[in-house]
Amino acid sequence: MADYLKMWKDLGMDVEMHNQLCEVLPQTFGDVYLTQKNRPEAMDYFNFVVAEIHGVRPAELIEHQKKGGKVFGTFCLYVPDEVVFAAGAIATGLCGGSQFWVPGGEKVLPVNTCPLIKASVGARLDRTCPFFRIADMFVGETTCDGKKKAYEILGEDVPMHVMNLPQMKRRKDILAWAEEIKDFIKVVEDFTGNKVTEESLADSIRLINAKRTALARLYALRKNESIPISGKDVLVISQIAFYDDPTRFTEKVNKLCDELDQRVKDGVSVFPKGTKRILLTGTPLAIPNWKLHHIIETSGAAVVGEEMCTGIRYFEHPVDETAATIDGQAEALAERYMNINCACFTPNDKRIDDIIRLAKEYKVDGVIDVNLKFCELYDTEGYKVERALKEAGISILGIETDYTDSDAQQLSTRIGAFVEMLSK
Ligand code: BJ8
Repeated sequence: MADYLKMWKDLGMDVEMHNQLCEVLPQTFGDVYLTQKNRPEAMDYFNFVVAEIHGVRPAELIEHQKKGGKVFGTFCLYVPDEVVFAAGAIATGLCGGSQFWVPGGEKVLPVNTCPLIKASVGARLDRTCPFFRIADMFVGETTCDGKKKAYEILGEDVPMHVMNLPQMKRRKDILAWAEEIKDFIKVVEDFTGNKVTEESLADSIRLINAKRTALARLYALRKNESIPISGKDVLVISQIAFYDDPTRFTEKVNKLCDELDQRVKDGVSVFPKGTKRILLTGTPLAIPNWKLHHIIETSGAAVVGEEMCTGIRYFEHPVDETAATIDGQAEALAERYMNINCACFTPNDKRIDDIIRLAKEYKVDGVIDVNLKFCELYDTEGYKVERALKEAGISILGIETDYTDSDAQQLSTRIGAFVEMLSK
């Protein structure tokens, strides 16, 4: 990584502690990613983004701030980035995916909180993530209880706006979410001093839709019998989607897809013929959580899809671009975002329908349902997921894990046995 020491110091980061993270990340990325054979050339850009993860993009955000722009940090797929960009601001994801940040979170949170929340809080309190230092405002949402209470802590030294997400999906809930989006527009306008107009919102809806379309194109390529890209590579791209510049990201994903189109035409696969195809479902895998994909893809199987927020939930269902008023656009956004099937909703049967649909679309041999330890929502929903998949004749393995490597061996054994069972 280039020398960003001054920038990190200026951000008030704990540079000594942060150095420890900078030392281990390249090694992990090298072991997991750079050991893969026959990677697409266009992955070079995404390798670069990871190599410079705490450098290049933070520097861009700081430049934006120097010109008077604001940066909003978000933690959930339901927060509409479109509103932020429509006010000339930048949205960036903040969810933590490393065990490195977990102990910092445990200083203030119960140990039996999910690692994603603990890592996010630890990254902020330990001052070891530039994105947390840069964000001018955090935007939370009322999804799970752990997040709601963590926002009260995170909001103690940074302005925090929490969006009130309904927990059901009746018509009145969708309309309530549209109202909440309109309130968010007001908050963003007041904070940035910029008006969100019908035109600027229409532009940002197109901007984010273009990103979704590029990701949909990438994922569709994984449906081919010859799989042109590894699941690991697609995972890191899905993670980068949360914080990269959207225009550049879209362009780079489309460039990669051009290369993959050619691979499909030439019948080039990164996996041997007959490799078992796996769909992952469950809790999100925030960067740099690559553990499971690595284990699966070194156990003789390929991950061809993720029914996750770091996956298909992120890009399916583009926003209707035809609305011409702020009210209409807010409703179009609400309709789109309420198509995300998070386990914080009840009932949430559409997620189960989705898993079965995606298992067929991606022609998978089996599904692995992943739960981040202490996430009660996805854990509880796992019962219905498993039952429905068994009824549909789809093999499923449920696993629970955290950000440590302590269970890696055990997971390898279980996943290896599952893949072997799929081969019989
Ligand atoms: S839309 S999945 S990003 S809430 S894993 S913190 S639910 S205890 S991350 Fe999520 Fe939005 Fe839903 Fe997606 Fe809580 Fe569970 Fe932890 Fe979670």
